[in-house]
Amino acid sequence: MGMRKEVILITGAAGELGQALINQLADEGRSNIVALDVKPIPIPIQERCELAIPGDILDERLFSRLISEYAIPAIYHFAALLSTRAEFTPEAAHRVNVDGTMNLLKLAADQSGWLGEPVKFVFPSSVAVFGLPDLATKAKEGALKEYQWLEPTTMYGCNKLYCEQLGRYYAHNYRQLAADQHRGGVDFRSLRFPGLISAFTLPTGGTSDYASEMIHAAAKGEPYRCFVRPDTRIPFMAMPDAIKALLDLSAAPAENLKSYVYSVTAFNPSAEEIAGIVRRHFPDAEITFQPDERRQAIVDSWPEDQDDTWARRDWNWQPAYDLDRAFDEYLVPNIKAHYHRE
Ligand code: AKB
Repeated sequence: MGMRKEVILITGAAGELGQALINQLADEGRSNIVALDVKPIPIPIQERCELAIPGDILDERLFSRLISEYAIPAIYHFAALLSTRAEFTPEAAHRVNVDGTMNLLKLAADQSGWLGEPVKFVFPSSVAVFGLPDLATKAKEGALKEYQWLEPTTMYGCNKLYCEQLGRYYAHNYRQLAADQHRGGVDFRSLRFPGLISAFTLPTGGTSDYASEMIHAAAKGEPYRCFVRPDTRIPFMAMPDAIKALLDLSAAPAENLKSYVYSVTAFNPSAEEIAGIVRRHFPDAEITFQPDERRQAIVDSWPEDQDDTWARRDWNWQPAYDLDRAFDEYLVPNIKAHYHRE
């Protein structure tokens, strides 16, 4: 469609993943980005995009406007209400996380009809899709494979798990009885991320947020009361690896991908181990533990680790940052510079 400019659509552009991906793409000279978020998108991020739109993924009129101007061969759909926030308004979370995702999958299917080629749809799923019944089972099971213990306890986890299935449906079975047989138009690829830790942004409304909050509080010289027990253990990853995983999966040849969903992970320290490393880098850090029983129950239902063998096998996934390197070379220097500047 020569008349419309080709762009990459990124939803949730004001969030952690959105900002980091936009920066990475723009650094690579790919600024043909349309960024969308209901929250204000920071000006420096807007400046790196072709267009930044304040808007709701539930507003279908917004998409009509968008497609009249742009051709969209790729969508990174990050907009979501995270696991803690979603528990306060589960029905609203379902609307954003599921109906919103379906609107975007429909947009991708329509776009592929116009473009005559599959539209890439990259979707961040989460460790929250897993649900273990108790701590003994969590300890016994260790690193979970993609198909194990898919019994999430949170609305967010249920939404992510279902959206993985919706993506698979749009990729392989969408309108399977229609006479025009326009199928296979959505090239759906999904990553099950662990907790993500960024040096530049703080997550909002997640339950894995304690790791990021602990580090950022120490860098700001603020005391931090951790809402989980010291022995709590779930997988994590530094933000540059999350962006690398998104771009590597997106670039992988379709014929290599044997699954529509891949777990990726990097390290899995306990909350106490994270506090220890933070204290090593910020000797004045004041970290105490005051578990919130209900948020604790959510992280207790998540696995100690994820098995990312499929990602390693199919598209050579390998994190660049182990725990020490993440702190020494990414988190600490960048966080110090970030707060020093403010
Ligand atoms: C959350 O805590 O909700 C997210 C996640 C693990 O997907 N960070």
